[in-house]
Amino acid sequence: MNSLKLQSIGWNNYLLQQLSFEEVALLGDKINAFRITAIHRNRIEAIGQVGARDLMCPQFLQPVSQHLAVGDWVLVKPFEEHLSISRVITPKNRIERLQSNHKQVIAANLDYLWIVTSANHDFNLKRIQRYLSLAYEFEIEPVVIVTKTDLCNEIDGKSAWDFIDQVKSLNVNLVHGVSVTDSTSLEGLQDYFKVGNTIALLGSSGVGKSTLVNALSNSHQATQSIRDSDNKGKHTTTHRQLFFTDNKVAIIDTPGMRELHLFKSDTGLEKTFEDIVTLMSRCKFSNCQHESEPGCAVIAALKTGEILQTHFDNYKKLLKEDEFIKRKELGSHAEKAHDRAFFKMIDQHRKTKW
Ligand SMILES: Nc1nc2c(ncn2[C@@H]2O[C@H](COP(=O)(O)OP(=O)(O)OP(=O)(O)O)[C@@H](O)[C@H]2O)c(=O)[nH]1
Ligand SMILES: [Mg+2]
Ligand SMILES: [Zn+2]
Repeated sequence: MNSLKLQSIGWNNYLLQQLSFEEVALLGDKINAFRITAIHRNRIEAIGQVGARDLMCPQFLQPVSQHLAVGDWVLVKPFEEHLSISRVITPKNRIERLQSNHKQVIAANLDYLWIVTSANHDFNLKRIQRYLSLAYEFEIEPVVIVTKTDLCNEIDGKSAWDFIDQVKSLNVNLVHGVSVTDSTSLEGLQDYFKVGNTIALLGSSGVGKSTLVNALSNSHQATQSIRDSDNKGKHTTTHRQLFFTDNKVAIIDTPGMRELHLFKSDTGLEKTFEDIVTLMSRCKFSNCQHESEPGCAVIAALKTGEILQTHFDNYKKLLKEDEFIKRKELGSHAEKAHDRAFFKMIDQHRKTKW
């Protein structure tokens, strides 16, 4: 097996360890490892030692969006003149979200999540906070990329540093200001370009994800101007796709998200709002609601300005949304349980009747 080539598309020991002895023995011969590069309605694109191929997806992996994502590694066997996925190798991590009450896998086997945001009127700190929660939740190192810094001074005289400082106030260390019109601004991103690394870009439509991917890889994806009225994008990219940079780093472009429902973000929220969580543990009463209770450490910190009211409000707001999603999730489970019980009843009824 020419393992060097597989390593250049992200194969590593962690993945190898997921294989059985038999699979390892057959690897590169009767079994092949492929990495998913795009998932279309009727087609799955992947790359392996032999190059790019379309793969067939068996029934047990349907619906695909719930079982498989760009960046996943699969084992593939020949089936007639096609190649069919025989199993998915357990990924090191995956990003998931809730989409109309269903789990949807967005990307897999990531080293970094680049949260892309533009230095214009579309800049929104709360949205960045949500993406950060997502990264912490799935234990992927977040990097915030502030794009279009060349346009900065046009926006109310703000400099790129104003935007970068705002992001840093969310306790993020890895923040970069970039502009595709200034190649030196892209040099700072080389830190993430170690052979075999995988980076996924997430962010709203129009922030410049595809433009950045095009600048960093050999891809020529469509990009489109944003609306003048509110700086929002036109949802140009329609599917997730994995590309490679010249220095063999996998980079995943994604369509701008309309809504970001956190999947199960308790740990993510705790990391973004570590200061508040620590304060809460110091309240006099364990069931403190942090409203008007005596001995409330949060209220005290708000009074002294140790934490900002907006920061605390964000925390409460996100917490509320999260509970809402969980209730919806529970609701759908309850519905399914109800359905199961109902069909069982019908079944028994049939049996007794016939
Ligand atoms: N001035 C300037 N414009 C940029 C820069 N990066 C991207 N743009 C422009 O921003 C617009 C949107 O860029 P896209 O790359 O299509 O945005 P996207 O994030 O991929 O959007 P979706 O695919 O809809 O999610 C295009 O007109 C780009 O030319 C930049 O650094 N400076
Ligand atoms: Mg795009
Ligand atoms: Zn309290």
